[in-house]
Amino acid sequence: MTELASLRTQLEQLRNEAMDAIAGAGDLARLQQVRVAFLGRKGSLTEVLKGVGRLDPAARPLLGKDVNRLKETLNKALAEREQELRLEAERARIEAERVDVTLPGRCPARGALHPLQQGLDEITEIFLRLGFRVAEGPEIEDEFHNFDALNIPPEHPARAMHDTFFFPDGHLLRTHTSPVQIRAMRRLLADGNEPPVAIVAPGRVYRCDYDMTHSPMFHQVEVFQVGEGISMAHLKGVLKHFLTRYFGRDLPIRLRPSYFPFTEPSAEVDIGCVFCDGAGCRVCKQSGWLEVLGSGMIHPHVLRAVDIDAARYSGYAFGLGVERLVMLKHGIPDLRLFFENDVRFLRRMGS
Ligand code: 2U9
Repeated sequence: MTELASLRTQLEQLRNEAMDAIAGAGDLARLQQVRVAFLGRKGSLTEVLKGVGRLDPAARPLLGKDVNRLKETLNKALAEREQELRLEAERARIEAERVDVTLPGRCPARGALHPLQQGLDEITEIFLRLGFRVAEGPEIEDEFHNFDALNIPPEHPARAMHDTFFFPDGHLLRTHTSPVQIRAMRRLLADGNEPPVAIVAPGRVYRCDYDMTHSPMFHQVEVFQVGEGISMAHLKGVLKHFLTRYFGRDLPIRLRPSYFPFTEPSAEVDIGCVFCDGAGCRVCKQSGWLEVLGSGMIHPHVLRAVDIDAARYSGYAFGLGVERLVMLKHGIPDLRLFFENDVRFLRRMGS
């Protein structure tokens, strides 16, 4: 066999091997290896070309042509395979990233306001609709706003009854929201205004007391109205409206004489028992009535403490415990449920 024929046979073998390797390359990296192995500087084709020196000068162009044709064939095959592999990779990527549009969406967990906050908002809202304004104040108070201005002087037994948390510097955690009312009245006058004024003060209060029915932190709403000619008739009208709205039905109410240092006269307010409709049950201790709040006409000493002319103006005030009202409305048996934060309870109340 001539040298040319031998080289041509080698080229033919190379072609077959290369075409098989190209067809068999499973990914772009492998294809690049094949390219280098056959067409690279140290590749098989370069090895064959080294044999060119042994050819007649006349035969060299013939082999050159064959080599060029083979290069062209291989480059074309490489380009086609590369295109195929790129398409395959793209298809695989699209398949992997496919979104199942029929899957149900992920539902974010729904939150809700704490049942006490809901109660606080609900109660406040009823008074806002009547034209009362909301007042808020500090939870850390001084003795003047929490006690003295409310006709509770230093030796008054009501101070001991309040089970107050004191700070070493004489400040205290407010035991009721009444100091907010005192601040609201003083601000009114300081701003150059005069009664009539009607305020609702919702908020957190503190007493050093903890058992089945008492928590050291609880919530109150206090309401007052001061103006000329304000009487207990106004108090009873507002109470009746509020309790009807809050409980969503026309419940009987009654006022029982009582005593608070900051009101005179004072009255405790009962509603017909929501559990037995007045027939008598365990909850109302067979009385048919449930005590829901305390009230009265603001004591003249309190009006004087905030520089309101008690001869000209009068006012009523009442206060209620939010925990108790929410428990009665929703039949919640134990106060501690509000503070344990068991999600099963919170979810029930949130929905
Ligand atoms: C001012 C003057 C008078 C607010 C009042 C009560 C009666 C009362 C309790 C109800 C349940 C507190 O949470 S509770 O334990 N409150 O009985 N509160 S009269 O009297 C005021 C308030 C402010 C300036």
